[in-house]
Amino acid sequence: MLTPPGTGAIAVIRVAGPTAVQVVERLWRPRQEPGVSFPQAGAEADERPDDTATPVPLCATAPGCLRYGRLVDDDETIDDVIVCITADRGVPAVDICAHGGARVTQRILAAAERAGADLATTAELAALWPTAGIIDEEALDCIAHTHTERGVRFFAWQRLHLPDELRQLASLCDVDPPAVRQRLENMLAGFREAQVLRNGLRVALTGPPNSGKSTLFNRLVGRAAAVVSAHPGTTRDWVTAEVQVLGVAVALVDTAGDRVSEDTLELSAIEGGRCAVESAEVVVLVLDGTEERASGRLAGLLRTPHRAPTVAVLNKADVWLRPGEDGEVGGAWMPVSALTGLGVEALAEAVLRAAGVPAAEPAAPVLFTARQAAAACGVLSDLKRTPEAVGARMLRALLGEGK
Ligand SMILES: Nc1nc2c(ncn2[C@@H]2O[C@H](COP(=O)(O)OP(=O)(O)OP(=O)(O)O)[C@@H](O)[C@H]2O)c(=O)[nH]1
Ligand SMILES: [Mg+2]
Repeated sequence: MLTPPGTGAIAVIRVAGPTAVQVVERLWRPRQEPGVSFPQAGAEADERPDDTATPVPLCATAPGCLRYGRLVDDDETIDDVIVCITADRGVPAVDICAHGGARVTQRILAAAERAGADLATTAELAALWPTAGIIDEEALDCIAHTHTERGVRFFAWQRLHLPDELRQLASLCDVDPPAVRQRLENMLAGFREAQVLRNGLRVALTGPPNSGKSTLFNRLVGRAAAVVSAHPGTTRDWVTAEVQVLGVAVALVDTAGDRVSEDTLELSAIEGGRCAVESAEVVVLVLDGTEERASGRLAGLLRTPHRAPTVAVLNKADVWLRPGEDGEVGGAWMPVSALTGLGVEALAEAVLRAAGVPAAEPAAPVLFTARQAAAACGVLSDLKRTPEAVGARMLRALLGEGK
């Protein structure tokens, strides 16, 4: 199996080895709809397909061409599948793309065994197709987990370039240790960005009732996901939605307005909101600028400690910000109008900055897993204490090479 077990859109089963095509040929029947035919592999573009021709057998199919058909076991159809003859690193193989259900794949595996295939263990697969190294594996894992296109591009770039960058650095260890140290530190500086691109970011909106948290939440989410009203205390629960903020997947939480209350229902909503704020990685504190701008409370409010870095927002700037004013209030408060979208782009950038993620940066090598970061820290301390032959140790620790 090339895909994980379980339910999915497709499952890919690879039959590999010198007799792979013959084994699959025993199970696969080409499917042709009556009256519909297509040019066969190798046919010239202007050759008219022959409706009456017998379908090309699998063994006569050119490698790389996809064939649609049915997989059968004792003439009973198991599934409609697409098959493709490939040769992965010199090993002939046929990939069967079936529907991704646990029972379907079990039946295909059992039928393949009866047709002459042996089920390979993970170790046998690893021996046939060794991975391109530990960093390659780690990058593929991150590509599978990231939720955004920015993440895919980031990890694909690391997959392609980081191993060579590290090999080059290892060759410099004995020649120019300070340069190696500097470049490793630069690579470590991107670790936080990598973690956020892989795992996403938890951001909570907090603030007093009626300050516009839910309106801001809806603007960032792009739909009316939370109820908004002029009635203070509208939000009675914490509402979460996943949004993309400048290419980063953010789990955004709208919370009940923070206030003193005797009502037990309100109290549990407020408490739930506080927990969401406690577990957030960035907190957005939303105040109503029409009320608070001149209240003299702003500096004090910023001193209220949150566990996570806080971005402070003075909302409803469409009301209080006069045209031509930049809205600077003591430097730390961002003028925003959740209603019109004013300042929301700058807020998005500020949230990422607070999380230690650049808004966007040219591609550069980054140590993107905890294993890589720990190994790099080891190399950095080796460079200080025992600089002899650090290059070889670096290859071992970071790339698993030269064991
Ligand atoms: N003019 C203006 N009004 C806003 C803005 N943002 C929110 N409002 C209004 O302020 C009121 C309260 O908005 P909500 O988003 O419900 O406020 P909240 O902070 O979620 O309130 P609670 O859930 O009660 O804590 C509503 O009448 C909104 O239309 C804004 O940027 N400009
Ligand atoms: Mg609300």
